[in-house]
Amino acid sequence: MSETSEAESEREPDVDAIVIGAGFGGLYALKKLRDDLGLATVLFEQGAGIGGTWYWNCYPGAMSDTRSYLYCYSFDNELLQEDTFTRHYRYQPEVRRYLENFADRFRLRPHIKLETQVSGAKFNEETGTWLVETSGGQRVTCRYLVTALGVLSKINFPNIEGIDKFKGELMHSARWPKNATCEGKRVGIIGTGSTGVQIITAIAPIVKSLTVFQRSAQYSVPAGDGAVSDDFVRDIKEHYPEIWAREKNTLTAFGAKESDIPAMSVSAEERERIFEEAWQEGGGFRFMFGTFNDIITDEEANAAAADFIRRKIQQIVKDPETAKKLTPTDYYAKRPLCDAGYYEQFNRSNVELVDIKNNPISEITEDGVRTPDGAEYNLDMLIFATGFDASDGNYLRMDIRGRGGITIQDHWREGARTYLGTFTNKFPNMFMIQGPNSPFANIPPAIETQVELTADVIQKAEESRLPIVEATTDAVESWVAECSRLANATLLPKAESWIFGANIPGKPFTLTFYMAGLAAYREVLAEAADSNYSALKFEPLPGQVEGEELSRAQS
Ligand code: FAD
Ligand code: NA7
Repeated sequence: MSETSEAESEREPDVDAIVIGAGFGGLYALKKLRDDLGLATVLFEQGAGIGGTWYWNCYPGAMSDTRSYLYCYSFDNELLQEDTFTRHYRYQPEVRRYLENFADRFRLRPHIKLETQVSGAKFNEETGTWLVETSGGQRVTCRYLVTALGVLSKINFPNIEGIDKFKGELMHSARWPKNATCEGKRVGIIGTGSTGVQIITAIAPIVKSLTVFQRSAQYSVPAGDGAVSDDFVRDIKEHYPEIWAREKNTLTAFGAKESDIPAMSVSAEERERIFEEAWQEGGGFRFMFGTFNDIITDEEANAAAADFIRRKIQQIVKDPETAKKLTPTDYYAKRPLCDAGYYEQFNRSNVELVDIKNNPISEITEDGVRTPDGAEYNLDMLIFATGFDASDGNYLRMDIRGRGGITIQDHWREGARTYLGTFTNKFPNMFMIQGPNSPFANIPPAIETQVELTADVIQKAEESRLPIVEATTDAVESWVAECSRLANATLLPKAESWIFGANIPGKPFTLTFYMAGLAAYREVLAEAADSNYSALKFEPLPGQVEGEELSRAQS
């Protein structure tokens, strides 16, 4: 790879493809483009290590909520056989190790440039290439730009008054400092989403005191974690091909048998039995999608599920006032949470719950947190488990420019818009992995599907010698309309969550996901491939002579 100086006016790019991001998406994209298409590919990652989400989120208790056997790549049976897991869920160190091993096994590291933040990328219409610029001043051109920037990657770090004054340790969960320890300290935590729930459950037993600043109460069900037996692992490995074939044919690919009965089609006693069974078995997606088929679409069904969880909270939490504060009253319609004993932590004498919905934090002081009711909470450590600017967050902080120099910020002014979560008009040869409007499902198989789509489209572009690919405006508009129709047929938009950008002040309502699930998405892709990707325009390079062999970069 050579660095471009004046050379961006030349037609030959420095490399064939640039991938951004070293998580599940970027690593597989690198492997696929290099090995299957023979493209000279380089991957830029701003972090100092491989793993994406699992490099950054090393807070106590960080774990997947997809079952271990499905939180991995599926495309290589040898890899599936070599991989091992010890519990029903993978904890952060295990997933990070898995992805590091993946990079080693497929000799990806020589193509990965760590600690390299991409600041911008500009499409040159005269050469049909992208010029990618890094914060360190590198400029590299490529034909194909694959952005695997992460759906939950740009952190949301609210700027609360006085935040710089705090003299103790202050951190965001997704930027957890190496060697930080909570043991024996007076810890405060802001945020009770999936991350907050995991941290609270993990640290409550070891801290001196834990003050939980809760804006919204959460519905959470037991995860059902535990050690797996050798027999269990052996059985999974024997049946992996069938398991993956089945899972990719489901809505969420989370391993729960999805229900096909409406909640109100059974008696109240039977409903209770089914909810209880799911509660005992564990898993957030299992509870939401495996009990009844209309929990997120039917008001009555949703209310029944919510009521069941509310009653559980009342039973678990001993202090009635705390139980009341912990009990949500809104729809059960966020990404479903699961935990390893979250509500139980509030029975500990060292754990205090502070409701900041009606009494929001007024100030962070040198010593801790102050609320308008005059209360002061003295802390040694303050943790922000305040989530992410999801989906398009990492795109909007970069200077990405498509045709005519249009910026991604202008292009997505009314909200992010893509075709299939991977393409957007005016940005030719930019392929997003888990871009906005991607399927709402277990993410590794969704990522694989999109990487395979990307590789298929690039292969078609190369073979047809029409190497400029762009989604038509119509394709984007109709995909967004379809995503909107699907989302509005559910209750999900009624809950304020990151799924629609509601957690970021001032962010427009963002259609982050395609809600028909993975199986339907894969069908749409199969139809698109059958139609020779008729919703995409394939064009020659400017000035390209018909039938001319396309030049390849030297790796
Ligand atoms: P990421 O893993 O987020 O990787 C993106 C990478 O791009 C990052 O390393 C980032 O540093 C890099 N990057 C971004 N911008 C730039 C730039 N400008 N320049 C250079 N590098 C850049 N999903 C599930 O399906 N099941 C789960 O159980 C699950 N558990 C989760 C638990 C946690 C705590 C979190 C935060 C997320 C979880 N997710 C889960 C979602 C998870 O993000 C995905 O499963 C998956 O890891 C995403 O992979 P990715 O490659 O798309 O993105
Ligand atoms: P989430 O689910 O977005 O949760 C963030 C939490 O932080 C949530 O309780 C928020 O309250 C709270 N929050 C956010 N901003 C503020 C401010 N300004 N003040 C007080 N409280 C705030 O992020 P997670 O990291 O927990 O989980 C994200 C996904 O990662 C999750 O679904 C898994 O897939 C992994 P709110 O609910 O908005 O009132």
